[in-house]
Amino acid sequence: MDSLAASRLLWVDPDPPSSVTQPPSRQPTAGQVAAPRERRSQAGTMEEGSYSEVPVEPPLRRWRCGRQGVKLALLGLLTAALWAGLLSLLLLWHWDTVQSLKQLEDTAAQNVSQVSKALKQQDAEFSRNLDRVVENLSNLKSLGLNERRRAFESLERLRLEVDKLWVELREANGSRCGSCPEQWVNFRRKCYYFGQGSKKWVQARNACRGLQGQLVSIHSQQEQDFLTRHVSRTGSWIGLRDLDIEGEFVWMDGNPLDYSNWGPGEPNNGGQGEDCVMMQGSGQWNDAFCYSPLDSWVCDRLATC
Ligand code: MMA
Ligand code: CA
Repeated sequence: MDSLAASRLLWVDPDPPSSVTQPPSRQPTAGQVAAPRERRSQAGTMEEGSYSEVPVEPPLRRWRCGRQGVKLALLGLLTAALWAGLLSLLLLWHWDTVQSLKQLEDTAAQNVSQVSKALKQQDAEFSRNLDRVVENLSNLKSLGLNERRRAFESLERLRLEVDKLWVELREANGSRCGSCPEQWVNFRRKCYYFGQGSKKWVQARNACRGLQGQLVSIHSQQEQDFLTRHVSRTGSWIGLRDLDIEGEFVWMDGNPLDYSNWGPGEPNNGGQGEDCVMMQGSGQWNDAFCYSPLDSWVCDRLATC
């Protein structure tokens, strides 16, 4: 390959500067006469054969190549530095964001714990208040129920009193007041029903009420003797109990305990507590457990005129 061709192959620029197309001045070798510059310029283009001995890397070209390399290296370095800076900035920004997020997280956790603490306290207080309200409500309810029961009992007593007065008035006017419904037995101004069938005290009371009567109240030896003659030998519930205050017995007709016929050692409030009174086969009384079922019960009501 000739030198021009070689130099063209080495030159990478597709559009080399015009000076490059010019063949560099040739150093005349020994025995050769340097051609005058004018002649070469007159010649216009060089003949191929005249460049066969031109050097492969002319110094100017080498220098330019070197400069390009340095430029490229500098550019690379600059780019690398820019990238490094950018990366550093990004890392810095990332670190900053992570720190901020961590702070936010800590603050949120603190807030959540404070709120949950406050909520727990409020919850406990609310529970206590609720308990108090429920207790008050239940007290009020039981107070109301007791009041209602007392009022009902007073009303019953009043009704009985009116009936008794009515009978006395009729008798004073000469009427004979000893009429009783069927299956009821008359004694003086009252009628008695001797109920049969297993019942607890409260069930016996309800049975008497269902018959427009009440569990029997006893106020004299004569009345007791009459009952002793008629009662079941297995024992019967009668209308006496000490439910509200232990030892303070109350008759169903509301009258005081003006007569009694307790058995020996009674009332003894034995076992798990005995607040209801039954008449034994002998006619003697015994306080007994209200939930014990007895086979008999005795009701009374006023006789009519
Ligand atoms: C005994 C006596 C009574 C009591 C009953 C309960 C049988 O009589 O202690 O006072 O009421 O037992 O069953
Ligand atoms: Ca007893």
